[in-house]
Amino acid sequence: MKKNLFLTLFLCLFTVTALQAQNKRSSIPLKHGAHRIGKRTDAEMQRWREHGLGQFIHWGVYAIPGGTWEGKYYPGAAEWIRSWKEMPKDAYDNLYKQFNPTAFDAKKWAKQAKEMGANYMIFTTKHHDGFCLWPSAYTDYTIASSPYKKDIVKQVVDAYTNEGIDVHLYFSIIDWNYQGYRSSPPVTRQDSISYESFKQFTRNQLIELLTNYPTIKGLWFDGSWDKAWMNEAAWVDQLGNELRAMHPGLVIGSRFRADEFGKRHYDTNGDLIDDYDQTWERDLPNSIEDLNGSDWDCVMTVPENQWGYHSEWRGYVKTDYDLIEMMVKAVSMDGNFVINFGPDGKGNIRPEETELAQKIGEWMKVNKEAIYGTHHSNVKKQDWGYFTQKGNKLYLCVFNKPINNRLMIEIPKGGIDLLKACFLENNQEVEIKSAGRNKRNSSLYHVVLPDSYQVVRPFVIVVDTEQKGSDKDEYQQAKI
Ligand code: JFZ
Repeated sequence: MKKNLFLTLFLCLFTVTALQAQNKRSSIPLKHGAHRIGKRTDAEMQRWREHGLGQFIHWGVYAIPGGTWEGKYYPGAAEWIRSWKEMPKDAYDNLYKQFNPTAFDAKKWAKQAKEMGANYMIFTTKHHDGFCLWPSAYTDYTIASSPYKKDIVKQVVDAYTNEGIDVHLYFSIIDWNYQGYRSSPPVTRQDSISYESFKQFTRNQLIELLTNYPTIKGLWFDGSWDKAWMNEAAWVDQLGNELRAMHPGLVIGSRFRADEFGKRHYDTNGDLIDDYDQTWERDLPNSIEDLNGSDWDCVMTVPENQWGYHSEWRGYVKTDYDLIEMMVKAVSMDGNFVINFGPDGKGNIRPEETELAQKIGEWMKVNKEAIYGTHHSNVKKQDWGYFTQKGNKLYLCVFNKPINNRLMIEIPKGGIDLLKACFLENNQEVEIKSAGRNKRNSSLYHVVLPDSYQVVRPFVIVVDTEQKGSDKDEYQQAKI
């Protein structure tokens, strides 16, 4: 009897402890929080995950003033110039009458992006100013009212899709042009009526975009930090479901909706809302632990914080190798890296960006194998750079060549065998030498670079590996 009681007590305690171990997060029942725990497993999301490199394009009527008004320099982000006290709202709202980008050639943009190595692109259909680059049926403030007239979104979607580049559409929830738009929750009855009309307008436009451009792969939302929008958790959630039902496989990031407690990106229970984490904007995590096991993207500007065209970039401008390193760092932690371009008011991509695209493209031609479809490696990071991995291939992406010419690799006991190492750039083999063991009993190896090797750019060494035969099971268990 006593024995049974002990057994029951033990079992109870064991169950509670096991449950606690599983549920580290709180579990408040949420109607509009995450609808899935963990990553999506379908083919569309897998395709997105393997992109590695993307291109962002911010384009709109803000490209006409290009960050200046009547000779004055706007120090903010060029696409925000309408909010500047020096810029009369009326002047901004009439810019579309001059929008006639005669140099715009979507095929040229798409070709350049392809050569850079981008696998997907994100295009601003409508930024905060509300100007639509497609002929929306729900407002007159569109490209159709400009002298240019033609549908720009369609040209971009078709040209990039033809190059084999997946298109995602950027859409701003903030709309400074629509008269019913509010950033704060409605207070008066009139406010409520206005905001209802804005919600319907937003829904109509999103349905319109998915209807007009059925080949797109995702929607990239922005401006959803408005309190009015966050207050509509149920309605926005329903809209998301509707969009997903219309367009199976649609990829939507965490910047679309808040849960019913106003939590964005990660819900009240700490679970990611929608398909990937969009908080890494102009910022990179330092380690995989910062990422909560989520898919994620990092969108990055070339100068400090300019998305739309600014005629005069001031301050530090990132170089090709800066951007390549950020991309590799992102990919080494299972993220996608997206480089922003801001074409000018005529539709030209500025020379600085063209040059960057070419240089990044040259690097990608040689090293893309280390980027596309690769993922985080469990092999411990070293100071010389980043590991990426695909199947049995381990990629050593080197940004800081050690003075001793030896690239350290640490393999835990019973891990993998390193078979052969070669430069990706010319297949030249490099020696792998044992460097003993450390106190954790991990095997240390050096990939020994030839003394004559002159570093002129970041380089990649691919190492063929093999799971250790007899230790395989032990290692698999150790990973759990
Ligand atoms: C937004 C826009 O306001 C901006 O113009 C640009 O389109 C960019 C891609 O998105 O800006 C943000 C949004 C979120 C953060 C910072 C700037 N954030 O979360 O840190």
